[in-house]
Amino acid sequence: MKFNTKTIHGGQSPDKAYGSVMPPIYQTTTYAQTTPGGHKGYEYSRSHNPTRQALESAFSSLENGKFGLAFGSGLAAIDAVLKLLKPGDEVISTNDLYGGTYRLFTQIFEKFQIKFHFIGMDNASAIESYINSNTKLIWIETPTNPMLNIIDISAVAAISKKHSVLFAVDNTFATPYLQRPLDLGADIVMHSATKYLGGHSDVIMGALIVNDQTIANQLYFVQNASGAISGPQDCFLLLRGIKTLHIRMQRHCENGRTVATYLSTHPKVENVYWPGFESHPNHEIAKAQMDDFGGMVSFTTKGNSYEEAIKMVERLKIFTLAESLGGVESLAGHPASMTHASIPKETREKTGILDSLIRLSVGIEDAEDLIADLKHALN
Ligand code: P1T
Repeated sequence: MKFNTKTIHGGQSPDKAYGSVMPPIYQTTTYAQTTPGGHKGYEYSRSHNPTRQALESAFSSLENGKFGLAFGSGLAAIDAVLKLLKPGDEVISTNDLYGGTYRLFTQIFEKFQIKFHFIGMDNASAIESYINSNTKLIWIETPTNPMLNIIDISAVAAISKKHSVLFAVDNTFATPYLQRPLDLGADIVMHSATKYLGGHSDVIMGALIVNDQTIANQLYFVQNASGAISGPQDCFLLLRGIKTLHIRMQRHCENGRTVATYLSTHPKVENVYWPGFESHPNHEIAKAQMDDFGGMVSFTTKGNSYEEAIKMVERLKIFTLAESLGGVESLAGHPASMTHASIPKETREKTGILDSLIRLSVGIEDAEDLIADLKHALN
């Protein structure tokens, strides 16, 4: 089955009871048993729920994986992966990643004696010098949030295999429409399904997808034992959102290109970060591992003024000033004071998150309106 067909039919079949085309919302906590253990495969909805299972098979189908798991948020999904580790273990991660992920790693898991190395991975070989016998996980985002750096998934996968280290890719920015990390050798794919997979800014959800039965069993154990599951109503909304992922992403990519190109010619703009530019340091890798370049664009304004950047985002009318990304509507954010405020300023600035950095989640409106909005706010 090809990708566009999978968004609509992947892992889905009409409901067995009445043939309903959309999976019913099984809004129940528990299931009747005829005798202890005598049930139809469902005992308690933290462990299994038919609506959640329908979504979990849609997740695995989109990412070419065998097993999918749905969590109450993207961070809950990351939390579940980190719970595979034990005190003394080490993690190598990118130095540019979502501020909430950084906060989870440094303020929750460091307390449990897990050590993190945050490093630049423009060149994947940089990873090897941080690997030792305690290294258990390599965690990356690509494209990264918010600098849109690109990391070579196949190259990192080769290193992780050589050293028998688990390799996880946060695929939130690319989505499986553009990039399928399991096919490139990753062990775990993670999503903030809150973003493009849901697509309508109305559900918080996380996803993990894997191929290996043992890893799947370990993650399922954490999902059930820690209990950060997603509810059936939210799973239904996600299933509905996924059905248009391919057409939404096509337009996000077109509009992303138009906006990035416009910004790159504006006299008040200093730098534009978008992997589709030939001048992007890892454009060739992006071209090889992605099918297009997505709808996320970051830029800085000349003079690097905090006040100017704030004024600019406040003047926008069609772009809404808000956290999050990946919905049909365009959003603008100021990472230094919003999504990445939990990263210390000095650490943040080393990776390029300057006071003047603005991040755009380019939606699927008419591109002319988006350009007019940016033009007005910048001028
Ligand atoms: O918000 P939640 O569903 O828990 O997902 C966390 C998360 C994980 N990974 C990436 C790459 C993310 O972008 C996020 C959430 N990001 C935002 C809310 C944001 O505005 O960047």
